[in-house]
Amino acid sequence: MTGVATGPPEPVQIDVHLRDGTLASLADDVRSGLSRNPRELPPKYFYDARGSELFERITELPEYYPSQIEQDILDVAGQAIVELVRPQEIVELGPGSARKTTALLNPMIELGLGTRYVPVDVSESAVQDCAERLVATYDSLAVHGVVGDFERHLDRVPPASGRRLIAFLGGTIGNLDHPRRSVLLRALRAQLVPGDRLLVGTDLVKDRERLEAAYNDSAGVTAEFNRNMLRVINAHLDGDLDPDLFDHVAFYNEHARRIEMWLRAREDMSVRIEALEMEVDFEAGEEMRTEISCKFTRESLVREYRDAGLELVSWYTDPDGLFALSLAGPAGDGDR
Ligand code: SAH
Ligand code: AVI
Repeated sequence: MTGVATGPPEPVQIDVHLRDGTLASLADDVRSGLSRNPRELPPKYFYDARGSELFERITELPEYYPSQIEQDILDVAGQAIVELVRPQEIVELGPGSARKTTALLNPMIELGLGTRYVPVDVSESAVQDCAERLVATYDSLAVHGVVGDFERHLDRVPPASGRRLIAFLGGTIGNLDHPRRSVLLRALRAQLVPGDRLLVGTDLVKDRERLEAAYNDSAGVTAEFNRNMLRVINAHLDGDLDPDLFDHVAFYNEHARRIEMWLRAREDMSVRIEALEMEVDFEAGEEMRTEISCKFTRESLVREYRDAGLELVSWYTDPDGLFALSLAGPAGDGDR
């Protein structure tokens, strides 16, 4: 006998594709983002361990309705979605804590359809924590986590073990602008085989007051989340940006149908980002954009799906039409 290990497969496997690449892409993105006018930084850099934790706190704020409403929709429709798709595995893009995903995992496992879950997130702590929690919750679940960027590492998602439901919850797709959404939706379409489905959570167009309140909470958690981008730059690129010298700004751009988050310099300052050998001057009042959060209608999504070779299969929303989950599949694969 050779010493070949036998027995059941490990319940958790995590592939890390970012540690090496992160610094390079953060450096490139910060260098080019700070050289632009207006300055702009990609929102994926909010999410180190602290940023992921701050986002979790955002989901509990009374003003931040998307998380609770999406949870309510999933509580009502999760079982029906799983019965319709009959997935053998769930891949999730940007799961964060994956709390809402149990509304899909429960029926998949209880109906005996499948036992594999593949979370794909830039936050290593998010992937680790959700994997540990989920295997402790479900005896039969195998988690194959991918610490990676869903815009760069979709090819690292392990091959499908059967019919796949790709979940992209929370409205995170809205943090990409239209051209990037289009690239991502096409890449996702290319991964789907007949029978596979994509389940996307999107925040819907609504009155300005409600939208702006969700991004300007009275406890100031969103402001801290916004400033966390500066801490991430300081930590990874040896910068000396002072988060206390930037104000959080968030407003609804009605024309573009999106919330925009900015950081506004409180005073004239000069900052140094050592790893980039870069000196950056800010004038008092100067702003840099840290996030867009696009809002959708059913029509706008149907159009984007169609342009990516996808077709809307079902639409789930709350009674007030605040948030929606849409199930899409390859065009022409509607009545499997
Ligand atoms: N889906 C969860 C979390 C949303 S927060 C919910 O609905 O509550 C957004 C999540 O997406 C974070 O966990 C963040 O780390 C992850 N994320 C953001 N940009 C990403 C990217 N480009 N690639 C992979 N994950 C990303
Ligand atoms: C993750 N994403 C969908 C959130 C949003 O609403 O755009 C991130 C967020 N930014 C501020 N609050 C929450």
